[in-house]
Amino acid sequence: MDIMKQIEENIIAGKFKETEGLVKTALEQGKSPNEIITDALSKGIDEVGRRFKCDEYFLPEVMTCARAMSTALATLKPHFTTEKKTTIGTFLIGTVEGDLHDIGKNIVSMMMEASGFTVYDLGIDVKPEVFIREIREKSPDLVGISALLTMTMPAQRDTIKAIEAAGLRDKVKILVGGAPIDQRWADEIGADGYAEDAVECVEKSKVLLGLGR
Ligand code: B1M
Repeated sequence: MDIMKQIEENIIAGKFKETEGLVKTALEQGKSPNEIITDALSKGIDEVGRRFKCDEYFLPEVMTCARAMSTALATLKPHFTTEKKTTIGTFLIGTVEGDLHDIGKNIVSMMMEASGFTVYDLGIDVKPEVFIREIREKSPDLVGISALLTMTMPAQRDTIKAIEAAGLRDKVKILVGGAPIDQRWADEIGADGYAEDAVECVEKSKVLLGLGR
């Protein structure tokens, strides 16, 4: 079986102990980290989501698959690191309060870092007041707010409102993302933009900072 298919199947099976070896083999065969994410890992975790939705998988299975996914990303991380010493901008990112999903956010962080941004990752379940404290401390150019649940989408709005109330809204550009998010929602809650995936996040961040595409 082709290595990319093997990685996809490995994520679906949640065999996290074998993940690192498979990802290393793919890298040795000349696959880029980007290809491994798009053509193997994302396909695998999407299938996990589908099985969860139709009750073929339950939470314990999804957690094991997520662990395999996180292992794969940790293996890829050093291969993403940029050689650039100068930063083209600073990016603060977190998953909103009440939301524990971080796989997509971590991909966004890696891709932004690889593209020359300095990234401050606040993790998951980030309260609006923590975003505010960190904006004051780190003075980022951009803030990324991730939400994966329809239930936690309103927390993106609450976070933006809190940033406004703290008098910081004009100091940062705000991008929102996550599977249930779209441009319409971004407009409705007053974000500066929506990024469908990590590549678009890099592109839109550059545009917002006047750095072109
Ligand atoms: Co959860 N979960 N989950 N889950 N989970 C989803 C999201 C769900 C769609 C599954 C389903 O029903 N098919 C569903 C949400 C339904 C909804 O609200 N519409 C769901 C549910 C219901 C739940 C629980 C409520 C289940 C329960 O407890 N009964 C629970 C909630 C916990 C909580 O957060 N409070 C829960 C828990 C979990 C796990 C902990 C087991 C695990 C997460 C582990 C982890 O993240 N470390 C998990 C997982 C793995 C998933 C699925 C299967 C995969 C998510 C993922 O990693 N996708 C997911 C189904 C699915 O999405 N297919 C599901 C891969 C990732 C690369 O994509 O995160 O979309 P994504 O990120 C993309 C873009 O969205 C974008 O770029 C990324 C890279 O391309 N992006 C951004 C993301 N953030 C961005 C920020 C930006 C820009 C772009 O800032 C500028």
